[in-house]
Amino acid sequence: MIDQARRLVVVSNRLPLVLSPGADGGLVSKPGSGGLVTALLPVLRDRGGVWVGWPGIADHTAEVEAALDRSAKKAGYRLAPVALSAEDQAGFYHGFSNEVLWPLFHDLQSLCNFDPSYWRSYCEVNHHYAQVVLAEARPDDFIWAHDYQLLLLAAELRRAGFTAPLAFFLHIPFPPLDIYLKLPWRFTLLRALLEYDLIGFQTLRDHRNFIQCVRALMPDAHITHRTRRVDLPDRRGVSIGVFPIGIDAAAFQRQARSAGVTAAANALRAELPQREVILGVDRLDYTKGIPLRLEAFRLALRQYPELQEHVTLIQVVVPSRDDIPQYRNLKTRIEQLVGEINGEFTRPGGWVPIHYVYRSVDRLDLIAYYRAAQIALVSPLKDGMNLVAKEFCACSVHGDGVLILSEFAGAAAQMQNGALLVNPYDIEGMANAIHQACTMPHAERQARMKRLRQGVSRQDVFRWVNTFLEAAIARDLDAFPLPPDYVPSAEAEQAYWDTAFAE
Ligand code: ADQ
Repeated sequence: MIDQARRLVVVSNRLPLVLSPGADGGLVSKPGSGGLVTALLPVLRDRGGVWVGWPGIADHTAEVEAALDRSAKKAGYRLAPVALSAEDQAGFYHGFSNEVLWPLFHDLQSLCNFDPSYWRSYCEVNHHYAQVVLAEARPDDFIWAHDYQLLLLAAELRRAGFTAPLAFFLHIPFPPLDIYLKLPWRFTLLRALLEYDLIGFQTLRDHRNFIQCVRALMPDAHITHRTRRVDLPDRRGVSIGVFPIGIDAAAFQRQARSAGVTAAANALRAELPQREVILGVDRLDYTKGIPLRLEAFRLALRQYPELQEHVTLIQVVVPSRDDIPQYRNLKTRIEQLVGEINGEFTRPGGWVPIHYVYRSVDRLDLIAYYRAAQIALVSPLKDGMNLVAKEFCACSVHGDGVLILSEFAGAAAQMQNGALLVNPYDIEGMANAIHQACTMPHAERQARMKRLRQGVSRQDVFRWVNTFLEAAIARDLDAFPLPPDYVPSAEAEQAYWDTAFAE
C-alpha cells in the first residue's frame, strides 16, 4: 500500500494554473489545460502537498505570491513558484524543450533546432528548479518530477548533495536509438536522467527504446531484472517502469450524463440531423497529425460518395505555442485544407463537411462534443499516451461510439482490442477506417466500446498514481505486471486489407 503519510512534492514545468494581468491591474488566475494537469489535479487535492512550477508570469512579486497563496488555499495544497525570466522562457521552454526535445522525442528530428544556447539555458533553468525544490522539500517527502522539461533536475539536486529518492515520469515518448543519437548532448542527458531512482514511461515501446539507448551509450551500465533495473558502478540502481496514464473516468462519465451536457449534446446533434458526427480534438501541434487526418477525410468523401451529406467532421483545435513559427505554419495549413475540403463538398444552403473550431473550449463544452460524436478520429503521428482517446470513450455513455486511433499513440497498446487502429501516415488506410466506422454494425460498435470503456474505467488516473507511488516505494518492479504491448502484425494487416476490398 502507498505510504499515505508521505507528502507529495510534484515538480513540473508549469503550476496547474496560469496567472495573468487582469483589466483592473490585479492578477487573474485561470486553471491550466493539458494532459498533465488533468491527470494530477484530483490526486494532489486528495493527498495534499506541494506543486513546484512556473506560474505563467515573468515577474516574481509579492502580488504573485499572494495570488498563489489564495489559489493554494482553495486547492488544498501549496503552490511553490519558480521565477523564469522572458529570456529563460525563450531558451529553456520555447527553445530546448519545444524546438529540440519535443520534435526529437516524437521522431521528427528534421524539425529540431539544435541551438547550443538553448542547451545552456536548459541546464541553467533545471538548476533553478532544483533550488526551489531544495527550499521546499522535507527529507521524508516523495518528490515526483514530470516530463521532458526536467530531465536534468535529479542531476542538479544530486550535485547539491540531495540524497532522498527522486522519481520521474515521462509523459511523451522516448525515441529509438537512431533518433536519440542525433542529440548533441546525448551522453550528458542520459547520464543525468539516471540520477533519478525511478523512471516511468507510458508504454513498453518507450521503455524498450530507453533501454536500447542505455545499452548502446553506457557500456558501464548493468541491466537486470528483465530490463527493469539499471545499475551503474558509482551509484545505486535505477528502477525503470511502465505506467500508462489514465483519466478520471468516473468524473467524465458523471459529467457526460449531467443535464447540462445532455442538453448541449442534444443541441449539437439537432444542428446535424441524420448525420454521423466524427470528432477530432487536439492541441495545435504538428505531432497530432491534423493535416493528414483532414486529407484522409477528404479521400473518404471522394472514395465513398455515399458518405457525403451523411458525415460531418467537427475538428476542435486548441491554440498552443503559437509564438513558434512551425505552429503558426501548421495553423495556416489546417485552415487551407479545411477551406479546400469545404469548398469542394459544401452543398448550397445545406451540408458543410468540416466544422472547424479554433479556440480553447471549456470542459463541459468539450464533454458535450465527446457525447455528441459517434466517432472519434485520434490520429497523432506519435503520442506519449493521448488522453482524448480515453476521454471520448468515458463520455460515450450510450456505449456505441467508435474510436479510430493511431497505432503510434501510446494509448494503442491498451485500446487495441476495441479501437480501429490506423497508421496516421497511411491516408488510404485512414479513409477506409472512416468508412468502416461509419458503416459498422451497431452490435460491433457496442461490443468494441464496451471493452474500451471497461479498460478506461479500470485503468484510471487514480490507479496510475497509486501504482507509480507503490513502485517508487517498493523499488523492486518484479511484482508489477507489465501492461500490454503493441506491435503491428502482418496477419492482422492482411486480414484488414482483405476485408477492406471484399465486396
Ligand atoms: P498533451 O500533448 O496535452 O499531453 P493529450 O494526452 O491529448 O495531449 O491531452 C490533452 C488534454 O487537453 C486532454 O485532457 C483534453 O481534455 C484537454 N483538452 C483538449 N481540448 C481542450 C480544450 N479545448 N480546452 C481545454 N482542455 C482541452 C501530454 C502528452 C500526451 C499524454 C499526456 C498525459 O503529449 O501524450 O497523454 O501528456 O500524460
